[in-house]
Amino acid sequence: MANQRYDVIVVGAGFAGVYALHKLRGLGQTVRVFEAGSGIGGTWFWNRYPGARCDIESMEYSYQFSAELQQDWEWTERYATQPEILNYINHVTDRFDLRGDIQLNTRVDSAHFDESTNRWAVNTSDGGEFDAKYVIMATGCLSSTNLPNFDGLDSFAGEWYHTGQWPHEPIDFSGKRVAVIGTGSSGIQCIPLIAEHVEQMTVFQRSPNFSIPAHNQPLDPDCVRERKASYPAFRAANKETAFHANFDYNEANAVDVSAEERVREYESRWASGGLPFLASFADLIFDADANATAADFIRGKIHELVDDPATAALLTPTSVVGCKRLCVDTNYYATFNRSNVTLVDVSDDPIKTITRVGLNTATREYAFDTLVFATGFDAMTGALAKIDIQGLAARTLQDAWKEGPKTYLGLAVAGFPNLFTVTGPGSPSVLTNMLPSIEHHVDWIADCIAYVDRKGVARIDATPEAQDAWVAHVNEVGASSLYPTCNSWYLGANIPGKPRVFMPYLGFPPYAEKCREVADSGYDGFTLTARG
Ligand code: NA7
Repeated sequence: MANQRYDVIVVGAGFAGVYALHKLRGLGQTVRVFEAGSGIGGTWFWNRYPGARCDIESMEYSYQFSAELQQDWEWTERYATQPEILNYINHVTDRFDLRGDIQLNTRVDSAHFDESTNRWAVNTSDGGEFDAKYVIMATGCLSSTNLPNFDGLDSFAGEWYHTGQWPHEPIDFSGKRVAVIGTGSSGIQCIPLIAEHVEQMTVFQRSPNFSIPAHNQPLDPDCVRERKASYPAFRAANKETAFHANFDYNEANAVDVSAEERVREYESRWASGGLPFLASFADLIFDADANATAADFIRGKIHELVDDPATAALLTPTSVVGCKRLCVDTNYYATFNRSNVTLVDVSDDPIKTITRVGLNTATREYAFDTLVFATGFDAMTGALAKIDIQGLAARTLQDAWKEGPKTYLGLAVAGFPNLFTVTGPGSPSVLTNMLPSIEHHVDWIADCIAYVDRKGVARIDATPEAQDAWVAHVNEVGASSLYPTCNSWYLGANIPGKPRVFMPYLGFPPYAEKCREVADSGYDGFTLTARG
């Protein structure tokens, strides 16, 4: 097959890829998007498990690039379900006539930079050969699933599922003995709903997580009208906040106020629900003493919600609140009051093997009809590592990142010219509302491409010095917080052998400022090479 040439190849048709196509097409670029799935939507295409729902409110977890779209689309609930989000991204794709440039069922296997032409050669799983001046990796932060390497999975006689690769057809759990392995956000969302249908559920917990009630509800039409009337101002205000989200930030420090005031604040946050609990106090994620007050509050709630004190004790984390991503639930803790649900702590007695009839820990044997793995993702770098990406001197990205991911602004990697990552490691990404962060990145990349083309530049590459300085800064800011103190996926600690590096950059406003400065300076920290 002859090479097909494009200006830009985009890898992934989730929220980032879809917007990148729209934006770059608007600049007159020819764009091709490749998507491994049989539909668009990325994370929201794959994560179809019962209860899958966004933990950012729907009227924020949505695009803002089109005022008309923002006004026209009607979200129905405070937190949108996976099917509603998938409908939304499909609507956007059709509304902006994007589908024709998205090639589904096509995995990008390799992308190699050709130094003689300053173009990327891209090969796809269907034997396609393409080349493009630019490649945009819109591969998602939570798209490469983590299935622990248990021996014996092939021998299991029943059905098994991973939450991140859930089947499209409904699963009948009635009369089944079901094991759920994992108690992160995915486990915490699906356990209460699956439990309603099963004969018996056993939840295998390696570490308990803190979870805040969602208090999900239908959206009030008056509130929707009000929000839509001031959408631009609302969005602009969110951009000035650490998490790029409307969390109603309290500027007081927990350690500076009385115990009564702290409890009042936490009670009010618990009653309104969701991730804004993290914004209860300004020092919550920076000061261990402050954090302990929040942790104690939630621990008390767990003991109120769970009838059996021994089960409540097992569900109670000893760790730092927010260090692992805070979960947002509907009836999670109360589910353990059901007579058909049992909690098994595998922190000291790990799952060793999957057997034909169930699974074995080091000391016990269990029988099940169905296994549900809610065991998470190789976050932020996993999807990129699966692609054979080769930059200057044929150096692979895997080699460049063997000690941990290194990027300039989470947008570019030194030695990989004309390649951009959307919400890559080193950008605020997963510590923010992903949708506006995606739009911020795509807009920055589009401006950069327009500048490079306008100036007759053939190659733009981050300098190793600028990258090293950025990586050091990301680490320094991360180290000033409590985030690096637990074994989270933010650190890659959930994947055996993955270098332990705090990957996201903490704090959206200084990040956006830095990105603006770099662009305004004519791309300081990049080497721009003119056409030869
Ligand atoms: P997470 O948050 O990484 O949770 C995965 C869970 O699976 C977590 O409880 C893990 O325990 C558990 N796990 C992983 N491997 C094992 C083994 N081998 N044995 C037992 N338990 C295991 O992934 P999610 O999909 O829930 O959520 C990811 C993000 O998606 C979430 O943060 C939101 O941003 C949306 P551990 O805590 O590592 O001890």
